[in-house]
Amino acid sequence: MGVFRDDFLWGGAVAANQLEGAWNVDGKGESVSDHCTSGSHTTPKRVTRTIEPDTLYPSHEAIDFYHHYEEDIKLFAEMGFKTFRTSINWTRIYPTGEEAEPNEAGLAFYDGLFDCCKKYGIEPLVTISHYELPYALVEKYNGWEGRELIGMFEKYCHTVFERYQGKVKYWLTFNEINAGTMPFGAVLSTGTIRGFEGPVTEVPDEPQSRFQALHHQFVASARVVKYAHEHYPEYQMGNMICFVTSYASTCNPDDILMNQEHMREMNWYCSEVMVRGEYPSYSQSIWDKHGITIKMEPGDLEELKEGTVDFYTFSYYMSNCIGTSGEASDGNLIAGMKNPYLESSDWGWQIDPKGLRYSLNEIYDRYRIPLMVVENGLGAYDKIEEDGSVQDDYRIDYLRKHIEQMREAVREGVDLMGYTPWGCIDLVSASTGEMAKRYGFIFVEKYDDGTGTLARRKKKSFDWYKNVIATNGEEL
Ligand code: BGP
Repeated sequence: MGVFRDDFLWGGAVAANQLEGAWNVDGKGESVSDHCTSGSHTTPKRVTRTIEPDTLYPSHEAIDFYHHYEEDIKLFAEMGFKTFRTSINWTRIYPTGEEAEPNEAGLAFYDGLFDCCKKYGIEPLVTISHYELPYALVEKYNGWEGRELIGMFEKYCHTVFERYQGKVKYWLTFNEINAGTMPFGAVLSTGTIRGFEGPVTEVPDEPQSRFQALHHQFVASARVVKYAHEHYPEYQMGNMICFVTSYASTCNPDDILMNQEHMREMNWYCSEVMVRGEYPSYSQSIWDKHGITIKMEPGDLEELKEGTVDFYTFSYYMSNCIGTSGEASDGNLIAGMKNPYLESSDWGWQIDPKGLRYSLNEIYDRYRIPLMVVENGLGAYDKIEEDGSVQDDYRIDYLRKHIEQMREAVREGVDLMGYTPWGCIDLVSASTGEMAKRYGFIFVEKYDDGTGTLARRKKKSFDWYKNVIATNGEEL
């Protein structure tokens, strides 16, 4: 008998705003990501309040999945995907978030997409909000700082829950909800950037807005989870955390405590609310540290209790070190310190397969609900060889080592439902807005200057992953 469950959900993950393109087609409204220009590892992308005529916005065309999804899903099916994690673009359904009626053309697009998945026996795993807040809500309410957004999100969820009944069973409310605990989350997740224009590295850091926004996201998530449980008992509702494990940079007790504080704020604060339905005991100390006060309405804390999730999902790319001294290092959403035992990707993310096993164990020890790794992968520069192939052995090596460690965690008793590596087809990077940071098993001919035929070609990792799935993770 193999280690992974027989019904293990092998697949891949993407997000609407990073691959669909068709940004203003069929009634779609503008989202925050549509207002983000392209950038790179060294030049930050910019947010613009209006769409500038001669500027490149990578989400506008992206890889045009909107018009290529049939061909792409067919390739996923060829790899043997059991599941496909994608998101619904809120602005396709409610272009400004405030319309009374949904946009039928947007709804119809996802009917087509989910039907296509079904045709190939692929179970969709749908993120309801993945870094694409309607931009109109930024300017009017300062994004999620406005409590009004809870009602708008509920309306949006009720619409998609009803429409896709029988097509979608697994739902995640907010992608990487803990982005709101970090400064960069203001752009990506909470949309608390009213009036801001400029490089994303210069967004003013306003913890009061971010943490207030997070509270509203918690209430919104709990409400729709409860609603789904009451109306659609077959639905499985999950959270989604950007899990960046950090280690103390030395065994100095000051570093240990500093890291514990960091882990609480970064990873556990949001997890506790969504899984246990309560703010953790140390919440007040986090708010005090930032000098902020969270406004809550009567009943909010009860609502959090009533809408806890059924399964826990997270992204995992890297680990960090935290301590009183050390050399700085880049990272996913947040920087940290260098770990002398690890190597880094070309973007400075420290590669740590054993950290995935450690994270799985830590999370499962706390919560004892099924887990799923819904993002993992290596962003790398790929090259098309003269014979047309892409020899991405570095990617295979990264994924192999992470799957090996997942397998160890399962052996140790973790209940792991599935694995969906990030960017199973090349797409736009969330942090930098570039195409050159590729994650896919499928190469897309689209480049940073906006050119490219959009043709798809299989990389070497395509056949490797196909065999991993066929052997249920036995042959790596
Ligand atoms: C996560 C996001 C994704 C994704 C991924 C890779 O934080 O949920 O949307 O893009 O990271 O990050 P990047 O695109 O910056 O390499």
